[in-house]
Amino acid sequence: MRKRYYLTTPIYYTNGAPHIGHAYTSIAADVLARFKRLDGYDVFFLTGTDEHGQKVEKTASEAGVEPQTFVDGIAAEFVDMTRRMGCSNDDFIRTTEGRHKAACTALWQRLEAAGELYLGVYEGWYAVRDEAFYGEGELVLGADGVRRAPTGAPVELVREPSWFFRLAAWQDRLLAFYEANPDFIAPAGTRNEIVSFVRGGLTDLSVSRTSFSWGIAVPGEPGHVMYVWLDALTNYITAAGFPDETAPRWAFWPADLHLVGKDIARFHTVYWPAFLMAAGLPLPRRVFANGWWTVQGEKMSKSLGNVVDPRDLVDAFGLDPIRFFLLREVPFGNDGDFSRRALIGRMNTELANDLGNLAQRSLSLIARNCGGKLPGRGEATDDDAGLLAAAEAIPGSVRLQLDRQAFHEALEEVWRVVRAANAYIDRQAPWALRRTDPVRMAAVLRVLADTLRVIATVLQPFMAGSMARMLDQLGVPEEARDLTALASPLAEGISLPPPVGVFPRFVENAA
Ligand code: ME8
Repeated sequence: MRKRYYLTTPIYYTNGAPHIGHAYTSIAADVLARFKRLDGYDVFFLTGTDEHGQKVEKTASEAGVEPQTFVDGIAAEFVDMTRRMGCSNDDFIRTTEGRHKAACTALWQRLEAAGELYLGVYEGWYAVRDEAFYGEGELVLGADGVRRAPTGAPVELVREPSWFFRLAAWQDRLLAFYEANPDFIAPAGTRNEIVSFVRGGLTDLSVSRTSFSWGIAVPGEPGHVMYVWLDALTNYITAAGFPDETAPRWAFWPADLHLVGKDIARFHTVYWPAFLMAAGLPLPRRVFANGWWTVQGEKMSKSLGNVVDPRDLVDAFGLDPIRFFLLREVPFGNDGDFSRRALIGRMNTELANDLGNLAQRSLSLIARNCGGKLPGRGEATDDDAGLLAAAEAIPGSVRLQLDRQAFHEALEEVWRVVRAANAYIDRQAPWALRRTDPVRMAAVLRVLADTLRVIATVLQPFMAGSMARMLDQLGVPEEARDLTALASPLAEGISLPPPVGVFPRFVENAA
């Protein structure tokens, strides 16, 4: 049976258009999904939209539109963003769908039957922007003398009837779970924060609201809608078929990986496992919290007018350079800063100069000097063997790095070999061998073609379109582009199509 892998992005709030932060988490997840498929896994990759709650209701009402109409419009934008970022998601869940309401209702009933819920009154602080409850002690005093959430979000005092989830009772079992599963929360900084938050003590969590109605109705409790985070987190099991545990997709649960932004780590590593344990369901294997992007040093905000729409970037620079840049520029888990300059820098050095030139030089020498046919392997010199061994090690080291979501390290493993191959071609100077030793020239070009084949195969998850073109030019058949296919050498003498540059230099238009 094939190994299974289930991974998710957060589901994005439908209160505004997608921006580069959303694209970032989605692209990261897509790279992992594609790599796992290449590595022989049966993958289920889920993304979607989080459409209920006070924030969305408020935004819709400010726009003077019915919430459902409003979210239909924004969800369509997220579907479009997902497609244009090249995501290969297997499903796109919307929390306003019937299947999701059914799953939330079933989960609620399980929690209630287990005695995990009780009716009370919530009195305390709520930040609509974060859709989060805050304790008095968590609030911070702004320079303006106004109390805010630790995230800077405005808070309001709420008093309303509410159902509660017995979160406090799960504190020790959560701590024991973290202890027994040291890889559950990553990176380490987030793990430490969460562990100390839980050690600090948990209070029962309000899981229904009565002051607005845009949510999933609490079964048997008119006037209550489910707290948007209980609703939202449930999406991960809805899409796996819950509550039908005989659904084929249920075999994917528990998820192998939830990718989330660092802002929402707490919901995924405290509330979510507690809900699941309380409902008697298996827990996800890992939650990785990625960092935040700023734009030229500033937080993205509508009021600053610096929100970067990833679709505009793709139109201007192409999809693959954007995907590459976002994952190459910043260690996953750290915050990053987006600037056109940094993007163009990476495009021109690492893509155009390092990889693009390597491919173009090697392939055009084959086209010119080997009649456009792939040369056979010669007797390997130490230099040849060294480069080939480095290339053959790439899939294993990339697998290792991607299993810890270290995208930039995975790319560095590849670029180490790209640079080694450039040094090799300069040392071997196949252009000079043409006259002196054509047999050796052919052997050198074959070493380069084999090295490029590994590089292009492994980079497919990052840059599918460009790497497909590179593999076409290397004569790699479409059915021989996964990791296992690398074990079978390409046949000598196959005709290669004329080489065309894959990564042109980007020249900023002066006009
Ligand atoms: O929190 N930099 O949705 P959301 C990097 N609906 N990543 C960013 C980012 C930035 N500047 N801004 C957003 C929610 N993100 C909930 C999630 S999940 C059950 C419910 C990414 O629309 C990051 O992954 O506010 C963040 O966690 C995600 O978008 C959530 O966006």
